[in-house]
Amino acid sequence: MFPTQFAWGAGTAAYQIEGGWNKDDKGPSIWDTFCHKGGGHVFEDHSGDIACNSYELWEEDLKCILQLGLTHYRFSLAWSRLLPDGTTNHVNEKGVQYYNKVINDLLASNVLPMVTLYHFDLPQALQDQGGWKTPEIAGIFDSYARFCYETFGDRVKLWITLNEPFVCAKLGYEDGIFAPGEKQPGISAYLVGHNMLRAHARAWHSYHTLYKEKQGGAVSLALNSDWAEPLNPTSSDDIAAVKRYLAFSIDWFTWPVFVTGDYPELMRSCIEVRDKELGYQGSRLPRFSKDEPSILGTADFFSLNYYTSRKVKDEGGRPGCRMRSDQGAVGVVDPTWPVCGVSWHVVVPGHLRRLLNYIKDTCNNPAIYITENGFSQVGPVDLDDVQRCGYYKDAIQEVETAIKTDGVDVRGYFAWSLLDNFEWADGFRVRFGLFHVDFTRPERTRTIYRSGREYASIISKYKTQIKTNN
Ligand code: PNW
Repeated sequence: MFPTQFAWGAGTAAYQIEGGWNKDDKGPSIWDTFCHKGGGHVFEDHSGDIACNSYELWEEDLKCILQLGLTHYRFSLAWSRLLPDGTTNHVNEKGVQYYNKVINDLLASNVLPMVTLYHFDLPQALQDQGGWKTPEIAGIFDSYARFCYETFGDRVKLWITLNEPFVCAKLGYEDGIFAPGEKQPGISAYLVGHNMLRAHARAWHSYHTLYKEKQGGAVSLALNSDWAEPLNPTSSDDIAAVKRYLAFSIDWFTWPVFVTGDYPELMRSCIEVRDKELGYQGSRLPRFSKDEPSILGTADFFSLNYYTSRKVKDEGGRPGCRMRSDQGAVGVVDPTWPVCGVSWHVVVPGHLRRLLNYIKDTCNNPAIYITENGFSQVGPVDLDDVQRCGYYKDAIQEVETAIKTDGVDVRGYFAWSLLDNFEWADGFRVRFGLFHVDFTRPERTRTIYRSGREYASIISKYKTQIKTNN
């Protein structure tokens, strides 16, 4: 049994579904640039130029949402569709109209919107000025956030400022495999993570001082993390390595927002040890300024994206200054864990429950929305996706146990994703949808997978229970 008012949702992100990359007055984003430069950064040089064409086919998406019976739909706003150069100097009214229609249609169908302001697609014009590496980005993001609250906040009550700062920082600036594709290991990721936290905090404070009273909504940021266990459970070195691994992934962002207002001591001390060895002046991990609005307490709920797990082994004393050697730990895939789709994605549904408990214990028992969780497929399309069905069934079971047995305060579950879509560096090769999308046809036909039908039946069972209990 799930609590009353439990949110049953599915999610998407603008660049992954919308297409219309230069339609009307939209400005380019860093993902437009990254895809257009070619060179195999993205699988077979795919791009989100058209994607699911949701910019023109929103009503098809709405049909999918209604067919699932969702209570909530999570989607993101393309910053450069609303503000082509990233600033409020120029507003693209066509972009405002598009999102107004999406929001109004959802509400008219009794589906509540959860809106992400930033899901990886920085306006290129801001990237050209240094993007997330510059301190000024926090104020610019704050203006964009205020513009969105002002424009849509009369109807949107659940806001996510930033999606997965960890992924933006690590994949965008440490590994260089996501836009903007910069590879400055051991340095930029910390700076980008820092400015993203500052930007998020500014936007949260703005909501609370200017809009909260009138609009009554809630604001958070979406954090993702692998679950981690020691490779050798009897090795104290591996057990300590797990602590460092988590410190450098989830705690990196939860400590500032939910726990202490600053980075985990463990993370700072690891980095500072390497700083000294490598002869850096000062720390590569920035410090929060006392003159800026506080970071601590800037989340009205916990938004968790969970996909996968790692076995962690101690790896002290590696040369270089990369994040990996800073933490002296590496996560590997346990060969007994089933891989779904791509190699990074192994599925262990029981670990979702463990991660939920970790958050409950370390972050002071927050209200949690699972804002992403899903199962990827590659290769020939199989509408009868029994493995994904099993995955969702198990994962949702784990969530229920976490609520009932462990007392974790879970308020909602959002499957990733409503549709097959542009899976970033993996292009259209990797499919996460509850609906299949035929990318070979101009109509981008949506067809429900078996997992979509089963998810719909889980939701409808829940709705009947609620009705009969009242
Ligand atoms: C999330 N990794 O990103 C994103 O929020 C979604 O847009 C995306 O489609 C989904 O997960 C599935 O990948 C991630 O390599 C991207 O560990 C990559 C990783 C994790 C999350």
